[in-house]
Amino acid sequence: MGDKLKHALFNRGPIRSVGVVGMGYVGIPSAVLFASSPAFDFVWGFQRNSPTSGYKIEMLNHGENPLKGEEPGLDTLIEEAVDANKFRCTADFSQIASLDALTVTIQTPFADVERLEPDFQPLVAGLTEVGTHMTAGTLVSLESTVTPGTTVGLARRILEETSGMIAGKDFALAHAPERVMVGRLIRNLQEHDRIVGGIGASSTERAAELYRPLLTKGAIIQMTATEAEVTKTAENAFRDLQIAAANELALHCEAIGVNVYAVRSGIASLEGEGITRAVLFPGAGVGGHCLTKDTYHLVRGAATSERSSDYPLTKKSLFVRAREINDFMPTHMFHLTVAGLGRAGKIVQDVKVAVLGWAFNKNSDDARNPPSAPFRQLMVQSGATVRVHDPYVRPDAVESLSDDIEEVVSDADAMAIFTAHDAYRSLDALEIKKWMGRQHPVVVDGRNIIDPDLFIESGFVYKGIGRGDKNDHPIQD
Ligand code: SAJ
Repeated sequence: MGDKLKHALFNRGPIRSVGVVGMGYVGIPSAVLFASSPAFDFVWGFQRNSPTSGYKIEMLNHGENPLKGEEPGLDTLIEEAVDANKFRCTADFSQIASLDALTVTIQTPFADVERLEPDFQPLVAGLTEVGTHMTAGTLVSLESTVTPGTTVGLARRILEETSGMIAGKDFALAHAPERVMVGRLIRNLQEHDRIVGGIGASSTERAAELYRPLLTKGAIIQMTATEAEVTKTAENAFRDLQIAAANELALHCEAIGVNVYAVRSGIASLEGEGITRAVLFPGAGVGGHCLTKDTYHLVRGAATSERSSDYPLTKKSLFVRAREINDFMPTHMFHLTVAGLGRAGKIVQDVKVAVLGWAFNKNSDDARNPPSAPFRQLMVQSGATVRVHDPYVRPDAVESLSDDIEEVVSDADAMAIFTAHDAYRSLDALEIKKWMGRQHPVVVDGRNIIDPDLFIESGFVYKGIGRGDKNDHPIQD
């Protein structure tokens, strides 16, 4: 297999032209990084002219950045790539025929988590376009986070059926998962080690040739395509698991009546090789588009493999249990808020609740799968009126969202902090109480970012994740 491919790649020569399929938060920075490298002559960015994303084509071709939020270096890279005529965006996928390498950066959300059903339709459409137009000796590198087994299975099958060629013989195929974080896209692409896994040695080496010029600090780590898929999904499943362990510890500390953050510091004092514990931070829940889905890709990979796993999977998976604990935290925030309202003599049907933080991460406008959403739903279903504050998220992200905190907390019975935005670290207890206009307003801290004593001394009923030492404090008048 390798010889025929080696011959096809030798005939094509070094990779000089690249195509990136999917102009999203991964595709755009990687496309302009390829374009900024002297190793490559030209980069096409492929974007379907869909109602929701087609606008990006014209913006990018005018050197404008369609992504929101602060992305250091990206605006300049886009302008320079377009000005140097090294990058253009198009919906004309036939341009693929002229390219030496294609990367596919199309998101793979889960359509149904219960049945472990991912929504691969957008990815299938992208791969079909690639297979239809690509030529012999091309490298296809799948960057999307996928269920382990997808590259050598679904992706290979679609590319072979639509191209009439054989993967590993006529074209190279690899998985090179993205490891970027919003807010640090360029830096992550240049500095993180790059996992590169081909369906065979020649594919792996060809993919290494593609990504090596992008790296300033990171190294290329070579493995098989399926090992690369497991690495990516597992690195996020482990992070989710670590967060869930911290969340479960917080729930125990509340029940026992101690401060989980004191316990966390105590554990962290055990340092040194091999004995350090990685206790992450408990909180109001886990949001975003990585940790909320990658666990299910990993578990599905084992569940759909032809080999059965010795330990029973899905519901009994430790990783799935971790997902359930993390997804319980917004419900726990609801319980803490209802308990706090009870201490203030209120019932949830009649109250106004202010949610502070709609973005899933601090100081970000990224509002994908925010933990505050299930909390808001529970409150609305219970008859409460909910208003939301966030200084970064677009106003149309959810109804009753405002960036004016006085407007949001005014005349509210309770205030629940969901995101650790810096703005919330300096909340003035007396000023907030004046705005809320209650003798004993309720504050529920989901990110441990306010000082409980300042609010308790001001007459608040305080509840906090993991704050078993404070959650039953005497109410002060
Ligand atoms: N969270 C906690 N406790 C923690 C850390 C995070 O509750 O100790 C919550 C956050 O509030 C957020 C969610 O988890 O709601 C996810 O936070 P995150 O920091 O993991 O941010 P993500 O979802 O953007 O994760 C990405 C992942 N990167 C990639 O997929 C390439 C993840 O692997 C990175 O570790 C993470 O960024 C990072 O370190 O920033």
